[in-house]
Amino acid sequence: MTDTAVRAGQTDSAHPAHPLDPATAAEYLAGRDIMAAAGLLAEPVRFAYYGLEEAPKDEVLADRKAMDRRLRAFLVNRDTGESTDVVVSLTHAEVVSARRLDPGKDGQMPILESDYAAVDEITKADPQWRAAMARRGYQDVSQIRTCPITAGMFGVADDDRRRMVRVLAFVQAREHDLAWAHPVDGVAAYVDLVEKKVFKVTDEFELPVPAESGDYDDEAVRGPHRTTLKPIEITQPEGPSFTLDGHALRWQDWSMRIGFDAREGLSLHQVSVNGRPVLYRASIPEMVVPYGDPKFRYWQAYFDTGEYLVGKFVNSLELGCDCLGEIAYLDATVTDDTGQPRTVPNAICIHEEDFGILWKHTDIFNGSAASRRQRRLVVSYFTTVGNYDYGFYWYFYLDGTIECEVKATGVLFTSAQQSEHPYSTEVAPGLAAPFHQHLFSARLDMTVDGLANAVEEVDVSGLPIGPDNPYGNAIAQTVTRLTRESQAGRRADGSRGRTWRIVSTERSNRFGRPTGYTLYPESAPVLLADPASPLAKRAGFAANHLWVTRYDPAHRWPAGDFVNQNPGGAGLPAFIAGDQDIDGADIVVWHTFGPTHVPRPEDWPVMPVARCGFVLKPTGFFDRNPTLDVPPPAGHCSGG
Ligand SMILES: [Cu+2]
Repeated sequence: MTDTAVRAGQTDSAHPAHPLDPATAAEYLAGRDIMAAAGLLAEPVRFAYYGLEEAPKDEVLADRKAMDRRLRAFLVNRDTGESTDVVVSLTHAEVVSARRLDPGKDGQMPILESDYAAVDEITKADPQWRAAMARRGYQDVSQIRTCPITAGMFGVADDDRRRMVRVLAFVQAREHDLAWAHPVDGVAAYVDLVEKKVFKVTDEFELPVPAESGDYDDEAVRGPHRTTLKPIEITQPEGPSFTLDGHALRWQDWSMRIGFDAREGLSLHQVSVNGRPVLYRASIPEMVVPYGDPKFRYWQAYFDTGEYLVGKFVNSLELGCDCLGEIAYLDATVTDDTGQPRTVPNAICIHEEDFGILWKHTDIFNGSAASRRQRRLVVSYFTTVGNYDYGFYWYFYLDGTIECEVKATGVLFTSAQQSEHPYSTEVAPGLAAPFHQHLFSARLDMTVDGLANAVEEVDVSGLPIGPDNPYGNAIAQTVTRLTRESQAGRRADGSRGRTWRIVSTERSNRFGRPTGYTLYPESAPVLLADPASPLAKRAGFAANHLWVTRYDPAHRWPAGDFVNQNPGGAGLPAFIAGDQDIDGADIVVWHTFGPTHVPRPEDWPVMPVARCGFVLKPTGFFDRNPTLDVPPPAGHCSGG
């Protein structure tokens, strides 16, 4: 295959072309110098997060000149745990703010990259943990892989006062063995990251370590490769139909800007169709993966975005393997623990895809037989967080539809199979995969035909037989306007086909109705943990499928700014405390989605992609089907 990759120019210039462009390597270094000069980076202070502090929306929309360019850093001292939330101005070369965290109230900074190696060393040096391993037959701990898991907050004073992780163990006996196939169950080390010691070992039961290999690269496990797949090649002899200018992307009627952040990954900005705004900003700024095993690992629940930072682990994509066809890539720049920039080549993949039939009709009266092909523009990236891999895909269609799809793949988190254990599936002999959820939060800063928007909940139901409905066939819509933040915490209801319509309160279509976009949810379960559980307090956003808030630039993170060991209540439940009016205002729609995963044997040893997501469809945004002008495919199709 020929290399058709198109490189975007100026991905890392010192002076970004637009205020929403991601921070560049030169900017990270300049910000670091400002912090160092202010005495904020004394050894051993590390960066738990470092990213762009976006310019305020009103300034960007007003296209104000001389906007202040700012970066935000989460600093943590590895020896004292002292944590500081810093904002610097690159424009004025100064520290704008430096707030010391109170971890008991605010929570802890995210996990550092250097924590992984440190935790492995600390755990393996602990006599009590070594004894627990030895009792299970592992005198030589060099075969053990340690997995640090964020601690949560469970009201145990001795845990909660520390910056800590809990550690599970897996065996990797050979160099290419898949460790996840061999969990050492029943034992966990609790590691204090500041004191750099194991302060507790829980050792509750012993089960045999599952033996069957999960090494799917090994021919003995997978069998010989099949030889029956003929090549599929995707070519666009005249090149793609989109243009990428720096981070500005245009395709058909769509225009948008592409952003990337070490915490939330990909973000889309100023998404417009036909020059009409739809979204000021869209991203997936949180996800939580709570496990449903109530035994000694009851604390297992990762906030991959807020605690580990999904953007930091962005994959470098390969043409012909990860992306097929005429691809344009954007690089992503993230930083390491010391604030040094690292550029990940080919991090964001942009291409267009044929997507089957757009519309088709054979008319029985006038003889017309017409068929049109649907296409979509795809903007995506992939990240690896521990055992799982996630692909975040945004699709833009010719008919004005926007779709978000998350692809979950990788390796299941495993335990040893217990008899009489209703909380997991056996996926290999003696090997279990606990039930769990992947709950994502989408932040959709809606601007449907402008800033003044409102949200309506739309249910569809059949009406009972009555004087106006004598044969009981009536179908009616129930439209409920969500007027206040307190009223807009809503759940999906598949039995009513529930959707949420975001409408302009200023612009109407040719029927005199407000222009709008409708959010179609998947209606999968929200958080299944008991509402009184410690997790439910920390994952408040996951209690509802929908939240609507009045725009506030400080409301960025659905589970709060500092998610790791946060005591709870932060994020969306706090954002709506003021119960603001959301009818005809500048609003943000937040949508919780994602699968409740009951693993199947077919998910082992590596999981075929499981998809989830949501769709935003124009609803009276256009006056009719906006794709009548799409021509038939060249040459051989009728109806032109
Ligand atoms: Cu899963």
